[in-house]
Amino acid sequence: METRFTYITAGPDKDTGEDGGEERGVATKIRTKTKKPSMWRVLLMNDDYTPMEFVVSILMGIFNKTSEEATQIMLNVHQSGVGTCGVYTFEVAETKVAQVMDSAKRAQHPLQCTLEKA
Ligand code: TYC
Repeated sequence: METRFTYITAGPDKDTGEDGGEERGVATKIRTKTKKPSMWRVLLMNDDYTPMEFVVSILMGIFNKTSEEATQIMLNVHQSGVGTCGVYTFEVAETKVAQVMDSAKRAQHPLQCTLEKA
């Protein structure tokens, strides 16, 4: 089901000259169509140094995975080189990538995380 929002935008009033030429808004137009936000895939890259437990803790703490899901994703990345942590709107995806990169940097692990359009 697609959610639609209604925007009411301000249109100009007739300029009577009484307010010194300032345009004042009157709600006149109603727009019903909005575009669905594009979705972004957050990817985790494999490397030879980041401990498996650290990757699992990232997947649980940042991507809200269960211990079983996190282990499965981590092993998939470990074996195939790259894997999906989740698909989100741009701002959420961007925030999660930044959180992963920050945690990895603080722990001095070379773990890499990126996003791509889904
Ligand atoms: N390959 C790492 C190791 O053997 C584990 C690992 C898994 C690292 C997933 C990064 O995204 C990653 N310790």
